[in-house]
Amino acid sequence: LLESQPMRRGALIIVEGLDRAGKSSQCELLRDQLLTKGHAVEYIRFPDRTTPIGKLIDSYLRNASHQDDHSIHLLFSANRWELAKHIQDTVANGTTVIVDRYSYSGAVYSAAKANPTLSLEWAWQPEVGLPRPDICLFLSISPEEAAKRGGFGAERYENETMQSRVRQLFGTLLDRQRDDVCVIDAGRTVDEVSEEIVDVAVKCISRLDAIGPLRA
Ligand code: DGP
Ligand code: NA
Ligand code: NA
Repeated sequence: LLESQPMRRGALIIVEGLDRAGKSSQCELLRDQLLTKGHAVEYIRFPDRTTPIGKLIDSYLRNASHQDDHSIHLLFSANRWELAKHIQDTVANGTTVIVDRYSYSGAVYSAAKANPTLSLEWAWQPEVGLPRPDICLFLSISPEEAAKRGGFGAERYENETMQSRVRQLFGTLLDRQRDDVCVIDAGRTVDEVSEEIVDVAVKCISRLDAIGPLRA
């Protein structure tokens, strides 16, 4: 009888947003809350700067090296593909995977560059076939709120021009991928935002659990 019970898979939960939207803190809070509730959880962030490809990306983001726009785009995508099987296996083994940034950032940050041969459509293609998230939580903050949260860091992309193009393109892309997306108002307090995120995540996980096989 035990053998006939299938392993419940975990959920694949993506957290997206502009720089300073609070993604990393919210991912950590979500991980801790889900662990407290007894879920198995793993937290991954992209870019994963620890792999050989990730080290090239890290150097590029710190402005320590130059890359052609298309080339760096494909490296960011390759950085997700090198973890794709791990994500797939982890979810299949019953662990929920929380991912800080994914294909949405991938397509949007590259397409935001003023490069005529790098459209959103072109940028999305290398992402096709990666594990599809059960939900993408998009942390939305207004430009005013972002400004209140202080200055940008020194990394590439952390400037007004880039961020406003990124904001616009996130709108376009998230509209296209609407079925997978849940927009979260991240302009509220950390606790308020966290409460909503945990609520949405728990519902997402319980929906997965509810879908079981027909029984004899
Ligand atoms: P973070 O470590 O989350 O602050 O991300 C570093 C920066 O890299 C951030 O400005 C967003 C950007 N980024 C993240 N993923 C991608 C990607 O796949 N492609 C491009 N072009 N940029 C990305
Ligand atoms: Na950043
Ligand atoms: Na472009």
